[in-house]
Amino acid sequence: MKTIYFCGSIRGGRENATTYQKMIHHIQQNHNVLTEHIGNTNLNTNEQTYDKDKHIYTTDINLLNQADLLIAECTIPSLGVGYELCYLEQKGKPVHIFYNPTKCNLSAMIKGNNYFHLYPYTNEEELFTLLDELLKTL
Ligand code: 6IA
Repeated sequence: MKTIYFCGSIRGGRENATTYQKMIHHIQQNHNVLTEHIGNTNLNTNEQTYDKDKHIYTTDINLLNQADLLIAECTIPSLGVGYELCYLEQKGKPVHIFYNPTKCNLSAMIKGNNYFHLYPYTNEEELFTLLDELLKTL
């Protein structure tokens, strides 16, 4: 059983929250997900006092340090997710990135980096087939 930090957009936009939730539940069948809240479809993304933001940052860095690996869904661009991908790269931990290329134009700073494992998918069936293939290797 691995400890996994799952990343998805919060202030970048919550349009794919249901996909995050399904991916998290799928991963949780066999692994520990540190960030179940990413799949919460009722998050209030407008709460943003300075103290709360400091608390979120400190908590998330602490969780990132505990993770064995990171899985991200990157179809919706998010500065926070980009930061987290880079943070785990710097720590030398595996980073797995899922995205739908028919719905986004993923940044060259992600696509052009050979360190990252990329999983382009075009529908939900393909997404979960790719996710299962990854989970089998853990
Ligand atoms: O720039 P973004 O907000 O889209 O960044 C999203 C990423 O940053 C996620 O992968 C999270 O790990 C992290 N993150 C950003 N905001 C929060 C947050 N907000 N809570 C936890 N992690 C966050 C508070 C939501 C609260 C109402 C439960």
